[in-house]
Amino acid sequence: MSERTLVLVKPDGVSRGLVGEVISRIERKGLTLAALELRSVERAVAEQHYAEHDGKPFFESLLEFITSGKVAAIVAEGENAIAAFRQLAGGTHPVEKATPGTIRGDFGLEVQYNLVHGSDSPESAEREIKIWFPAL
Ligand code: IDP
Repeated sequence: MSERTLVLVKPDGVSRGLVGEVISRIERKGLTLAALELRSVERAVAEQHYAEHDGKPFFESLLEFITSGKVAAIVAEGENAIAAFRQLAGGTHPVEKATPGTIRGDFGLEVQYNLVHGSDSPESAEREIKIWFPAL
């Protein structure tokens, strides 16, 4: 079933010049781009996006990080897009969980600076796409 997922290249990925790499992997997988924008992140948007983590010990640090520079916000579309991008991204911790060959496994070292975000369910994807691309 064709679906949409919200992908973010986080500020570490943007500052390291990995936007093209991430887009290339999305396209090579067979997903298509439905929306793409390089933008600064207001705190309110970051709080909404990461609302499920409110109260966790890393919440404040995560908000500071995600608002520290530009992000590339992307909507990728295709068969099983949500699971497909999670597979491309790899596990949350770039060393302990992500395997080589994935974006996090190939380029990351630390759990906070794990380069990309991808929606984890159809409900999250719908909620997140509304936050980042209200007009879609
Ligand atoms: P996900 O991005 O793989 O779905 P989540 O558990 O939803 O992982 O966590 C959201 C983001 O919060 C992670 O991508 C990572 O940047 C950050 N994060 C998760 N766990 C930790 C932690 O223990 N310390 C610092 N940052 C964390």
